[in-house]
Amino acid sequence: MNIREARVIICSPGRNFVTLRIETESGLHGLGDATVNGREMAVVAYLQDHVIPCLLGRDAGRIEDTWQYLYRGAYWRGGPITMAAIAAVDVALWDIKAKAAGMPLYQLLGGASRERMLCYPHARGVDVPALLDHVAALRGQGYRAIRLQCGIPGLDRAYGTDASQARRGLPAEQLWDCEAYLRFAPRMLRTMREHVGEEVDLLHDVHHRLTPIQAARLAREVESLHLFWLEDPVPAENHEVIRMIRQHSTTPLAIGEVFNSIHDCRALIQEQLIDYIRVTPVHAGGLTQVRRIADLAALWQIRTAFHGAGDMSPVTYGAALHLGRALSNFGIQEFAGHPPEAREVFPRAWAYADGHLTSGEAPGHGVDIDEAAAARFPYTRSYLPVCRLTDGTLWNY
Ligand code: KDG
Ligand code: MG
Repeated sequence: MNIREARVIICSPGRNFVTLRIETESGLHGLGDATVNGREMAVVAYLQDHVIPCLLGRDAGRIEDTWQYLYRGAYWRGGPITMAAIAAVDVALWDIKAKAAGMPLYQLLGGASRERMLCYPHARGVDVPALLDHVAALRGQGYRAIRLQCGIPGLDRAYGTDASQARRGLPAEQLWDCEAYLRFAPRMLRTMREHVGEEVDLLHDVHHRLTPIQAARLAREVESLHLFWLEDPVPAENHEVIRMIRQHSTTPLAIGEVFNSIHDCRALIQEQLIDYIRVTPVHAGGLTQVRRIADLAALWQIRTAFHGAGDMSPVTYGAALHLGRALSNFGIQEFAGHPPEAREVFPRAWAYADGHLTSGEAPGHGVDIDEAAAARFPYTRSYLPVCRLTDGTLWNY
């Protein structure tokens, strides 16, 4: 089952996606997502110039060996570009192996631990009444876990209140004020809890915006609201700061969507500094590494919460849902949704119903690409916004 062809398909059905398509000599094909939001073409070059030449003629069944070949063999390890490229190869090869076996991928990953995966959508509002309306609409669609992001008085645009964060042209700039946020966020979250009651799981993403002591203050102030989690309260490169937040609060923490390596996760898991690990197959080296991270996390009863913002393509959702179905320590799957055009480009077996996602039973990960449809949506350079404090200092987006 040697690899005959590997191609990168770049398209923009509502937002940019980079997809690797690998085909074997026997005519089976598999897909992997390689999208790094705002830096897409760097992964395309990495794949086309450096990875694909090494794939041609290789045995598609040797997934572990190929992973090690691309990871160790490059000498330069890690980082989002390298690991997204490796992830795309890895997920495409798992897709092929499962198709060759005639099985849905979760069967190869150990079989089902559950039939459906709890998921959470994004509720957004420019202010509290708008957010309450969105929450009510999502409750009407059956969601029982909901992420809450709200506009902040005095700031014209807050993280997560706009459906599309990606911007065509040059990066948009947003203003940020930690104290304005800290005055407002606990009140906003309390209002939400009072409206929905205790039965609905509420999540909130701070998106790396606070300093350690501010994050500790917030986590402590919202403790009695019993959030499902507080996500990314601070940038997490320095694990020491999470230790400090943890000492002050029992609010569950979810971290890791920007991590690429099991080593990025290790201290947070082994010291039990988090409750949910947010890595996702596309940005953390594919199923081969994310499975290991999840297994490590299981030893400390930390559960998975694979990143599922709109820039994770339907292919990554397919991979994540099959892994989530198999893992014993699956926690929750983020489900931000995709533009309608993406549905046309990526036919898929996974589906939403009643607050949960299902993987489907199609062989492989169950997601394909309609290349004719993809060609109708050409790539356009776009960026995530950048963020500045009110005095102009560049801050964390
Ligand atoms: O590309 C960046 C987005 O994926 C990120 O801003 C979304 O933080 C995010 C989340 O939790 O969905
Ligand atoms: Mg996040």
